[in-house]
Amino acid sequence: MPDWQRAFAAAGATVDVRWWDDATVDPAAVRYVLVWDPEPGRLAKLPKLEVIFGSGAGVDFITADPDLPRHVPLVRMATPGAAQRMGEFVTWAALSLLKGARRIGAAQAERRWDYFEPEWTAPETTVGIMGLGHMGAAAARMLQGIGFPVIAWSRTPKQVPGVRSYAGGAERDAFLTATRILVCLLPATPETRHILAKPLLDALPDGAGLVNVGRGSQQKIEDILAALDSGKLSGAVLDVFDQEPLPPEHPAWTHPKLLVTPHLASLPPRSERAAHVAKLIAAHERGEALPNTYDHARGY
Ligand code: NDP
Ligand code: OXD
Repeated sequence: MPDWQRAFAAAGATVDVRWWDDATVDPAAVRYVLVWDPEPGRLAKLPKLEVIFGSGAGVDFITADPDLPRHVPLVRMATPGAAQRMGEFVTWAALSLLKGARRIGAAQAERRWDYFEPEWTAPETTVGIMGLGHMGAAAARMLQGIGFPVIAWSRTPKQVPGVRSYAGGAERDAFLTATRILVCLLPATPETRHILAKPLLDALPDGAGLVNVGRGSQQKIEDILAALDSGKLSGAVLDVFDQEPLPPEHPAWTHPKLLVTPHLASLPPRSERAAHVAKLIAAHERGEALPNTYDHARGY
């Protein structure tokens, strides 16, 4: 809490910042909340709530609350720094797959001189991004910067310089066939649940790579492990899991073709998130519209 309070004060916010569980706070005095996964039912008990700020870009842990006050705007954390961090992570993941980082790390841990020649270069490796939103567009730019051809698949067609856009179910398989490294940057919705499963993986070229930085609910981990075993996938980087933290006994930890990262692809510091929220509160109080609000009908 002191970190958050300092960060809001440094951002010039005039709000009184209190901890979620502070028993001295009158629920009727709370106008704004900044939350990641609030206990179901708690938000509904704040009668004067004006805005819910999600502390992440994905707000699925907030919308999972059956009592979520749907009339209160819910704002996603779409800061430029978050997109920058995500772009860096996705570019690192794509390069890690290209250069065999998992294999190199395993050999080093055993002091083993495992000489091999990575086969592909970036210009020969098309990266296909599923979800060309705030995060996906930043990742596309950075990947292009080091020579990866980039294509993308989204719900509606997009115009991003140099990125071939595929949209909707009808164009999904054409997108997958043209993809050598698949990056999932979709929001968690009923439509995207278990999208990263055998039927989709089968549509990729043999030996494709996979990066999931969306949500664990989007992957069927047993299908991904089977595809890595069969060689359908040559490697994967998974940052998100159904159960987080990933339990120590989970087979994903030790798979030789899988890099596991602990849901850290894009984690803007508290100072950046507080400054962003402070700016939006000031805008809201001037009567301006809030950006990046969650659309209940669309589900993201
Ligand atoms: P946006 O809402 O800006 O973009 C979402 C994109 O997904 C849009 O292009 C949208 O298409 C597309 N999309 C949504 N549903 C479908 C569908 N059914 N079929 C095809 N495309 C679809 O989100 P962000 O880029 O800000 O974030 C994306 C997700 O990344 C978050 O929801 C979160 O789950 C994850 N994330 C993970 C982080 C991590 O650390 N691992 C950090 C930050 C985010 P259209 O534009 O046509 O509507
Ligand atoms: C996010 C995340 O959604 O960190 O921002 O997963």
